[in-house]
Amino acid sequence: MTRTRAVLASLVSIVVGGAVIAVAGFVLATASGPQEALVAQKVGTSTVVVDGTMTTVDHEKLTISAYPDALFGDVLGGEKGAHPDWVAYSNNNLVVHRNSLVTITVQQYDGGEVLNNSYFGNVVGTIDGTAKVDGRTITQWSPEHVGHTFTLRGIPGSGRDIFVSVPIPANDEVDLCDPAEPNSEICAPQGAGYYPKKAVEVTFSFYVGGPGVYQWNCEYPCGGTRIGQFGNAMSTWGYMSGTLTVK
Ligand SMILES: [Cu+2]
Repeated sequence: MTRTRAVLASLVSIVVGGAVIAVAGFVLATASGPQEALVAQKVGTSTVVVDGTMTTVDHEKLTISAYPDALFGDVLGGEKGAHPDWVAYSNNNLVVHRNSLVTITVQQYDGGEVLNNSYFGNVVGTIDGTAKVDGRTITQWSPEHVGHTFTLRGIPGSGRDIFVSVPIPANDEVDLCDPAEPNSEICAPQGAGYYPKKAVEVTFSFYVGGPGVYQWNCEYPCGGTRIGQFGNAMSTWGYMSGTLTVK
């Protein structure tokens, strides 16, 4: 190879390499757009106290799930595809309607252990300060046996504050769902994942006022490595966090 050809070959490989990296970067960036909105559905009306007055408002519901990995759904086409082994909530783009009573159900398929801050074992900011776990009313859950939390907060400057935090208990059956040793009595496939058939079901309600965008995340250290187990899924938007848009 002559010197000129060698230089030319180097240049070509640099340009082609750069182009490959640019295309890969573009694909990854566009793959992480917002998930399709999960919009709460009206189920009736309810009477709640708004600014000290009993008021009849619309009542609406939505259901999300929490999983031990991100294999449950359309992973490759979705924004959780980059890390299929990370814990994840099923949805990160929740939409509800203004001036409504909102009931959220979390189907919990993931295990858990000890909260690093027992405060998040408390139910805070819901109607009556309660939640239901498999039909049983609770005001708190053992900080030793939590899998995730659903913790919703206002964005400073958004004009309205909200704070709702609910512990999502650990589902111990997840330990029996090793795809290498299938256990069809307790576990079943969902998407490319393999999870307990029976979720721990957590239900709670809260009132939302005017329009705005709020953020929620998990406060159980489920992020695997680093930053006190608050790395990976806990520090990357969309796995253990999302928005709740009041429209
Ligand atoms: Cu979590």
